[in-house]
Amino acid sequence: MTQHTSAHPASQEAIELDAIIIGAGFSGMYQLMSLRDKLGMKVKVLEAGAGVGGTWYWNRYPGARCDSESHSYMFYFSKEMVNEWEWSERYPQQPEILRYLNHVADRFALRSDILLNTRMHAASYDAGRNRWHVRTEQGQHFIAQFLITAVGCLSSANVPQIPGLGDFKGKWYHTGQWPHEGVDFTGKRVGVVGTGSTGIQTIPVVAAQASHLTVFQRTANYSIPARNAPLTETFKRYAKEHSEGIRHIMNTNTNGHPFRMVDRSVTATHPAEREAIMEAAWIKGGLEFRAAFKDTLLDQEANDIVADFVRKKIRQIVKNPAVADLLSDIDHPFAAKRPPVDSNYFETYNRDNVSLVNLRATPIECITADGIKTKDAEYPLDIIIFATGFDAMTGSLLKMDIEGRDGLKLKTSWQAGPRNYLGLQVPGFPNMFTITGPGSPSVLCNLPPAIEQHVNWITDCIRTLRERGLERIEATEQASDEWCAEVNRAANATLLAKVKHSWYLGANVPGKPQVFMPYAGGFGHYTAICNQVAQDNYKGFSLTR
Ligand code: N01
Repeated sequence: MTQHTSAHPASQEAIELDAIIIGAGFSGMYQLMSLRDKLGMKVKVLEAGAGVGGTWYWNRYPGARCDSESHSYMFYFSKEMVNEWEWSERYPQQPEILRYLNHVADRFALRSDILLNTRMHAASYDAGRNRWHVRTEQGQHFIAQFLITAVGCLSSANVPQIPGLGDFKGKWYHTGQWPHEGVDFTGKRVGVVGTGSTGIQTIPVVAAQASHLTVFQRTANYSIPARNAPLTETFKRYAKEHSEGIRHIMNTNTNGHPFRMVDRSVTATHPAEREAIMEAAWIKGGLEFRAAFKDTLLDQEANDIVADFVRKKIRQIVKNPAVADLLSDIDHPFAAKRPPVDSNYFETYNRDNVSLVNLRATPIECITADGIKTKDAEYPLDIIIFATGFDAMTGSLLKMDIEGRDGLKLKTSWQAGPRNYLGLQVPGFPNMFTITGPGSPSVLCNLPPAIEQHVNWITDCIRTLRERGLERIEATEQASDEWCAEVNRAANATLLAKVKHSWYLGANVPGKPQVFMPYAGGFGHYTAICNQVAQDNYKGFSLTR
């Protein structure tokens, strides 16, 4: 994998550009290509990592794999690229996705405009010149009309503040900052803290290598079998021949996945029939399970039926009844937290070298030199893996010092939680766009289509400004207030907002304001709103010369 990039500019003199993009993952690379190649703009991407790939550059933990099906987890803006790229499995593993993103960088000659090992630490808006000043930790200074954040929704690692971590004699890792050289678990006693999507992916892989694995579970979780397998030649051909149809489904449905939610209700379906439907969906596997009925996330009674089906499956798989009880004692509605997809997760608890600790009954008290100490026991460990998630959606944005108009800091503007218009722009921050920002479908959606939609919208917006001789666009306060109310309304219309300990609400990070962050009104619906706003002369934005 080649990593040719332009060198850091030698001089510390400010470099003038049309746009600066922060982050070289899916979104940053497509945004670069769009502004540079479609609009002829002078653009640079600042990327903290030593390679492109964003989330997929950092998340190298064992078992890291995408829960979206491979033929949907790619760009569709280039039909040629859809035809030339070949995925090997139903769900791509991290190295394969990283290869794909490197292919994108090479295919569109993006590397020359991506500055690697370059972390932006501050950006401030100069109203007099209508320009953003962007400064990096490496001392560079860029000046650009547009600032576009492409920092990913799940990129700021959340390492819990457990007393004693510094005393631990073994090694510890967060899954989102995994060492590139890998970790050898052979003969090691390993502890995994966290049973979200990441923990559920990594636990079976680590268990197969470690001498003993102890899983520290705070909240039991549903999971649907992925049924991962190599893709057949027939399917590969089908996906290419039907790419336009697949793209249309992804862009017009609720979650950006390559299937539609079936228009039938759990409660209105005869019990025997719905059991057969759930069984078939379980056998098929994957996130499509939650699309078998339209009301699973809307109606508590419907959800209870689906949740009970999954609990029953857990109890069937896990042989030790006490462990099965702990794993199936789930305190939230099915899919109201992001439902994981697994390969042999529950089966792993049938191994002799795996044990489960219930942190609800016996919370972690501290980490000692030798391991993890809970309220009633100490677990000696050589390695601790924190699969404890992220300061999601706002974490990466707020780590940077972003100052908008009249000295307004983003941190101040978002003190009570993220507030913006369409998840795209924050009032007080002219010409700054946030790709898949809070307030957009983002994490409730298969991300590549959500990213394409945002990048296309931003690119069209900038093109329109230029065509009309306009220089500046800013979300209005009123439109932002109305949009925040719509984000809340959409969440409250589902069971998503009922879970109080979800990262969708920021509840996993101590002190973070608890506001439901993604837009739950559906991706197709959201896209239609964005298109209408553009058509109505960017209603809700103020456009000036
Ligand atoms: O993180 P999470 P994740 N002590 O926040 C526990 C995406 N993703 O990395 O639920 C003990 O979901 C926490 O417990 P609780 C996907 O969108 C995508 O797993 O807060 N435990 C929970 O069990 C996903 O939703 C793919 O009680 C602590 C776990 O750690 C998102 O990333 C693959 C703790 C964290 O779960 C995040 O998933 C993987 C503490 N102090 C992930 N703090 C794809 O397929 C936290 N926990 C693309």
